[in-house]
Amino acid sequence: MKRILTYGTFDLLHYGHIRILKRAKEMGDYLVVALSTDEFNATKGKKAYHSYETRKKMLEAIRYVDLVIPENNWEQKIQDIKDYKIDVCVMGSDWAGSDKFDYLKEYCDVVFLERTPGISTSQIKNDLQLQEAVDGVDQVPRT
Ligand code: C2G
Repeated sequence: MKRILTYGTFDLLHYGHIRILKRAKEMGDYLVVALSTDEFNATKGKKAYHSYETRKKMLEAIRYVDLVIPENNWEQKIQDIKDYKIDVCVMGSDWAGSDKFDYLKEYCDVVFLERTPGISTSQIKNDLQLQEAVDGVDQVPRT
């Protein structure tokens, strides 16, 4: 059985997330997702809209995902690869060349898949804020 591992926050789940999970699963038989905890995100200066528990439940509902484990820090990856007998670690191309993943090549295959263009959690947040600003103007009572 070929086992795949990927990492991420997966907040405001979108099509780019679904595509990477689908392509990751297609590379093997069993997909483990290490999901950034709220505490780990805080150390990265990131704050997810959905809590860890909610993001975990949403990932578990996706047919490509077999197991969700917590990502608590940057240093756990070698241990994850050993504990879950991982053959391939898969990330989006924004992580290609990063020292956060390249050293894992000694322990398993490391593959970077093309990021889905035109969508991201930050983009969704920005677009909704813009929309809210426009709607806000429209809702000003006319005199
Ligand atoms: N992704 C993608 N296409 C997009 C957006 C995201 O392929 N349009 C991929 C990212 O490249 C990543 C995964 O979806 O592989 C999850 O993205 P994020 O939730 O943004 O995760 P990130 O903050 O990059 O966390 O240890 C590493 C981190 O936990 C990675």
